[in-house]
Amino acid sequence: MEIKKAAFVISNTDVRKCPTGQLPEYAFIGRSNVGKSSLINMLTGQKGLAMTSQKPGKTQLINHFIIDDSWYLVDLPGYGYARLGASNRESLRRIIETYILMREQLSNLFVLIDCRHEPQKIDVEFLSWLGENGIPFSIVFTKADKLSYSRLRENVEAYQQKLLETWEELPPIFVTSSEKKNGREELLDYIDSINKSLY
Ligand SMILES: Nc1nc2c(ncn2[C@@H]2O[C@H](COP(=O)(O)OP(=O)(O)O)[C@@H](O)[C@H]2O)c(=O)[nH]1
Ligand SMILES: [Mg+2]
Repeated sequence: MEIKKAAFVISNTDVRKCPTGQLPEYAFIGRSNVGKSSLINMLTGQKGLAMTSQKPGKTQLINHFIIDDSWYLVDLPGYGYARLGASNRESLRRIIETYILMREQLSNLFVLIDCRHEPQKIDVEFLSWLGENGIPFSIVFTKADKLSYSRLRENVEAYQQKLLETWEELPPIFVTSSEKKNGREELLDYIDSINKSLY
């Protein structure tokens, strides 16, 4: 699948204000700086797209982008910002959780993980929370261009082993580089297959 058209729609903190209608959506989440905006720009082929929602004055929370008039990409904030105060972090957590639990149009959540790091507690716990709540998700390793092929394979393998300590089955796993456009076709084809299964 190729994306022909992509446009920013709305940015908000309130699930009830997200676009109405039945179009399926695919949300991206992960720690700050993991590469969410870059991945959305890479997938759509529009460099400044995910930045649009980050203009001062606009909230940076739940950002909807309409794709080819038929589905949405959604940029979510990161979880576990260390630098936010406890009450800000708590309200951010509530917004993310409410979106994930309440948004019926959410067809799949992509959880982004920097391929350079060892499994982090916060990510592993977040994945468990998704499992407990029956949320369909996939894992997307980002910044693959920052590692040699052998280190990359080692890290992805180690991550899978870690997950298999608690999961019986692994979710779909993608390895991407927004810099080199790796994983683009795989991700878009995956989204396309879900879209088609929904008709
Ligand atoms: N080398 C490399 N850098 C990346 C990649 N993806 C993101 N980055 C860089 O990582 C930083 C954070 O990316 P951004 O998309 O803003 O992360 P976000 O906070 O999750 O939205 C930026 O400096 C990006 O240029 C990638 O695939 N390869
Ligand atoms: Mg971003």
